[in-house]
Amino acid sequence: IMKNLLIPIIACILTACSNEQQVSYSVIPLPQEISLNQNQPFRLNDKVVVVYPENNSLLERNARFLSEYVSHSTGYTLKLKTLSHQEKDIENTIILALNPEIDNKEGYIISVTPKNIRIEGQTENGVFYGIQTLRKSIPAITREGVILMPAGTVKDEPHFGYRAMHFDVARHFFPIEFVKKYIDLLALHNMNTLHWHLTDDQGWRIEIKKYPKLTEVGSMRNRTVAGYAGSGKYDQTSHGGYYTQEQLKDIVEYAKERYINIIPEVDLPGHMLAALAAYPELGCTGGPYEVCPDWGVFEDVLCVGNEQTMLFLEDVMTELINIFPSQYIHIGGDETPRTRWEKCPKCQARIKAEGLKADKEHSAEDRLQSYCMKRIENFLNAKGRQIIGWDEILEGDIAQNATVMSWRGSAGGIKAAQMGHNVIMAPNTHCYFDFYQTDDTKEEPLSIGGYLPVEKVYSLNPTESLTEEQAEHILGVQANLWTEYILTTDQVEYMILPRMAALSEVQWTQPEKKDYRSFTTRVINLLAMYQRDGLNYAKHLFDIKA
Ligand code: TNX
Repeated sequence: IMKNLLIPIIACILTACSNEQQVSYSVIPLPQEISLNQNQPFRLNDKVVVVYPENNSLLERNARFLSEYVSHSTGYTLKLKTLSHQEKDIENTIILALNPEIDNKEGYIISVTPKNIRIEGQTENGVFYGIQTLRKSIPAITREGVILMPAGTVKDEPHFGYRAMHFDVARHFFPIEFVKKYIDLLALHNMNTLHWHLTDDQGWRIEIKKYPKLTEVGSMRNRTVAGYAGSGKYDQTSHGGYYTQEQLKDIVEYAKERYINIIPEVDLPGHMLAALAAYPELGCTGGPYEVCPDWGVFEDVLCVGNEQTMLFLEDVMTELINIFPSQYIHIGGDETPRTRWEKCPKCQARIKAEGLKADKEHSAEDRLQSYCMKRIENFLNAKGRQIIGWDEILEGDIAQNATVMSWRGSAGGIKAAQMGHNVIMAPNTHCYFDFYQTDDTKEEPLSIGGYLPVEKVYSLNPTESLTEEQAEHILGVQANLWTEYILTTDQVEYMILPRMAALSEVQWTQPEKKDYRSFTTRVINLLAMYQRDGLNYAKHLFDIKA
């Protein structure tokens, strides 16, 4: 690392003397193609104007983002201006424009000449990613001085179309302002999806108008034993919170402005203790139940034999899709013990009535789980939505149009791809950001276990062992942030940064262009941006590596 740092440091000293700073387009995630030429660089200073076509409000918004980002690192306030059709190539500008010849919907081209910079995308989304690259190429803090943007072009497009981070706000609740910050981080790392885990045994976080007790009762847990009693860090305290529908709609809009889609998850029919505490009649035993004070997998799940429970789920879905326009709705399906169903007369009656039969591999109760998932799938399909489920949905008869989220390693995802299902890879071998970042667990904040250093995240190549045909079913990759052991926003930042930077290259950069050594030098400016923005990233990691 020291050797790698020396050259940029010398370059910095030299340019600092002349008050000019040369930037590099080799940001994170690494663009597909950078070609520089011998022309003079473009000089970025406070006279530069950002221009966008008339009548394009999305590019106008992009222009505003660009101006804000640049002012954040340089202190310059770049003015905005519309560009009429006659005007072209005006000097001292950064021009945002659409270019239908760019293949990929999220692709972009940045062309830098001594006169101006053009950022073009097939869509406004692409232009937005061009803006991210430009912003990340500028040193994190460059007050006073001219920034020299080398002449040439950057041509770029993402490797995967689905690039997400997951965020569990059920185990611990996080305020809306922080969710916005989380979304800003996704944008900085060229991600386009937030998988938002909104319900679990330990808390229900979505206001549902038809079932007010879900939040009145289900959003609060009155004690937290949390399995680490005695550590002194986590006392038995109450914890809770939820989002109103209005707040959720506001977040959807906030994310959309940054080209991020929010996929909400209501995890069913397991992980439902918070809902059961609110409406005990939805369970097989009738309760009483408690919003769960501990972590793990619990036997009390929804009673799928009870028609009222199924109607409850459909009602919840109706309100959910009214809040979230996402094409995909995540309906969970993981970690659902069958013990209650085995003894429940209603569940057994449903098994009989539906003719659900056991075979060598699957019990009748496995089929009951599939029945539940398929029924919700049909309900959502009829409303024009698609479901995503955790890889457990492969056990039994998988819902026919389901996209599978592979979390127990990559095997489930590979199997699903072979069966012709679409897949999102989130293997716990490489993508569980709730795991420890170093092997010195005494020094690290208490985590759920596991060891996932940055380099391991970086090494993931989710289509490696697949045929071309199977690989086409891999929509993309995400990392999960489960928050059993993550209580504060500082801790969230610590767990995701800089692992998110490594993930962003898995998602965006062509696998053959990935190189961890180069990543460790390129990441320096991104770390400086985290530092500048007061983010609590895991600072010691790169020193340890050196
Ligand atoms: C497994 S991943 C779970 C979560 C836990 C996580 C902890 C998945 C579908 N289920 O409920 O929070 O492990 O790492």
